[in-house]
Amino acid sequence: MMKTIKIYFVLLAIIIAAFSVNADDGYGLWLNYQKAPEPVLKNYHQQIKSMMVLKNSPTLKVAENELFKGLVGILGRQVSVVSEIEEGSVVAGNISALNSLLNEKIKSEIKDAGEEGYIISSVESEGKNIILITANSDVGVLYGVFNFLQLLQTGKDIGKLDIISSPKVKIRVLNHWDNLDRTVERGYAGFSLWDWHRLPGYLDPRYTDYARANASLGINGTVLNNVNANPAMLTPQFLEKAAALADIFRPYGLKVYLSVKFSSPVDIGGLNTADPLEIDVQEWWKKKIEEVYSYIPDFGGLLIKANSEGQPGPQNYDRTHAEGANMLADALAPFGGIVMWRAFVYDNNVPDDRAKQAQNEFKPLDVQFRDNVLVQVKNGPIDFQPREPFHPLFGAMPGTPLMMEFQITQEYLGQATNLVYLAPMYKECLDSDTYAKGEGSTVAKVVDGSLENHKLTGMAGVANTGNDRNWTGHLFGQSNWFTFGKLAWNHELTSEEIAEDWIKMTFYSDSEVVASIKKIMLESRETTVNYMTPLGLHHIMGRGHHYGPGPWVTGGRPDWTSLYYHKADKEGIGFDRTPSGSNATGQYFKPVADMFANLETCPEEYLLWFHHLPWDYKMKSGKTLWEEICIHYYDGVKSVRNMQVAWGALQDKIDSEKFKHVQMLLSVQEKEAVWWRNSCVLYFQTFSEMPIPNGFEKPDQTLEYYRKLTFRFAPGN
Ligand code: BDP
Repeated sequence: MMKTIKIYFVLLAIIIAAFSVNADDGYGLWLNYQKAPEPVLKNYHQQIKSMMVLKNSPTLKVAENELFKGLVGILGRQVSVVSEIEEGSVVAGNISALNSLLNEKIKSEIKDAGEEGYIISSVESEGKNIILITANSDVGVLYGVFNFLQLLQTGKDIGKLDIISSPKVKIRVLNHWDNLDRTVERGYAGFSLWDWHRLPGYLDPRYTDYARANASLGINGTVLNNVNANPAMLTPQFLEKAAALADIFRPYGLKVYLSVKFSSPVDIGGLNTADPLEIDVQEWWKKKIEEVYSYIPDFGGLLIKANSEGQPGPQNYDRTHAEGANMLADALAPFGGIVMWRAFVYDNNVPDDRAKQAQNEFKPLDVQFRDNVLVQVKNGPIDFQPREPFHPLFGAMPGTPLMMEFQITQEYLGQATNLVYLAPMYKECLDSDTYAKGEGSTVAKVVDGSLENHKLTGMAGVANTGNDRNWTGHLFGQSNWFTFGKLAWNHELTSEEIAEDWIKMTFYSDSEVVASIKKIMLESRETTVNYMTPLGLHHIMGRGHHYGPGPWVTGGRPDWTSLYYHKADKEGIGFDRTPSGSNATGQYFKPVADMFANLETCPEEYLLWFHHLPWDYKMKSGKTLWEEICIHYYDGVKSVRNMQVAWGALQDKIDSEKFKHVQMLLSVQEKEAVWWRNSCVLYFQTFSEMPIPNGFEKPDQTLEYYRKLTFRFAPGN
């Protein structure tokens, strides 16, 4: 049999060079493809002899390069690229290209893989054992290739592969809160990745690396600009720049979306109104969208923040959110575009309880939205706090597809100095039972459409990327980008599984190291809740920049103060959201509403979210509420110190650059945890008038000292 064997010596040399320079500054993310350790390496050498990608598209070309790069790195040797299968070939291609190699089982199973899913299967063909990676679409093949490489990176047995995987939600997007001047709202990893000034002429190679990283996770869309949108985004000058990015992202299956300002027809269109029921306004949007598609033929659609935090919206014209969204949806529909309309609303009139506002405004609009509209809902009803109960809108709008909005950037979770692995937080929300249709109506089922049979589904993550060399500021921020992508594809994965894969792909270490890092990660979120906002406390951070504690923040708009949320006074602490208070509990379905409203059944982690209680209230532990608050704050600090010790023990076991980076940040985190603890305990003590329990170290600074700290140039503000 004739074989054409091309060995890519040049490429190999480049890859080897790339690995030896800056290998571990974090730039390579989870995609460095280091050589597999023994004994798996030996097996892989036996099982993988060559590769073949049937390519006739830019996407498959990307898949081929990736597979080659991955195999060379992981196997630590040259890899033959063949044009006919041989024993030990890894063969990738879409189903039409590979038709002759597919057995009946694959032919029937592939139907279930959908547009973007894939199959990875060990098969025998023409008497040869090969590994097939196939999909209905080219991007499915690319996802399959990345997944196959992940199996190798994480040391999995590839002897008898029989994998079929498809995404549980359709729109899996990052939301960049990036401004056109390159600052990033709530961004802590440097400036925006998008160098707007030099686009479209200069195409930073990093754009390709960004697309590749997202494709490796199955993320299929990116909203380039801030939800607090600058109308200039829709001018030809910026559309041309966005189009240049879209061209780079396209082979990776990554669609471009844009955030728009509702008043754009006035701001850049010269109209004197943005009223969605005005014909001129509708026409303006139709033309504008047509223009957008002339730049970006596969444009994904629009993300809108309207009538929230001062942003304009349909309510400025006495129209509803649905009327606003539908106008845009009508303009996008002919091109297959969608609208992601945010439910994060609170207007200039301070409501009785901000936690209730989204449901009050949106629930009555159920079934009024066009088919190509998703309502995008934050995981909790306030605002990305370290812990919130799930948003009561989930399950409450059965006629409307609701999209999840998670925050990956750690606005309220220590920004880029704290190690906080967010999977447990995302999972806590996704696994919550709304009881919308009885037991088992989880938030995940609302979001993936299975509860109400919605086909248009989505999950958005507010990105934590910037132009820092390691992309996310804190190396462990990468794990949260990774987690978001993995959960958007499959929300059934556990926090533990995701952590384990990420660690193996990032640190290439033995099982002891993996176990130790995993423990740090899995405990980190609860640790952070403890030293920031235990027992249901929320929104007590510094004003404006949100950096550090600010339980004393008062003055100005009430629902921008901390006092509004903790309501501490001599009598007690907490926000009464039961029927005797704001009755936010009444927005949940029956058993959940009662569970939260009833002190006996309300989980203690949400206690002060839903209840105002006296300082000497008896907790389940038998201790008073005051004592428990102190215990949680002190536990939080203790756990950070434990993390430091656990990390310190890894010194000789992981790359020194990564080790030092994290070690320094952990010491910053320890100081910040102490700062949070002392500030909150001293502040709340002025009301409780009770002592810090015996045996706890006394704060080494006064409350006055903490109150006076100012941070003029905190990032992300
Ligand atoms: C809050 C942020 C603010 C955002 C807003 C939003 O502090 O910067 O603009 O959310 O989601 O968390 O629109």
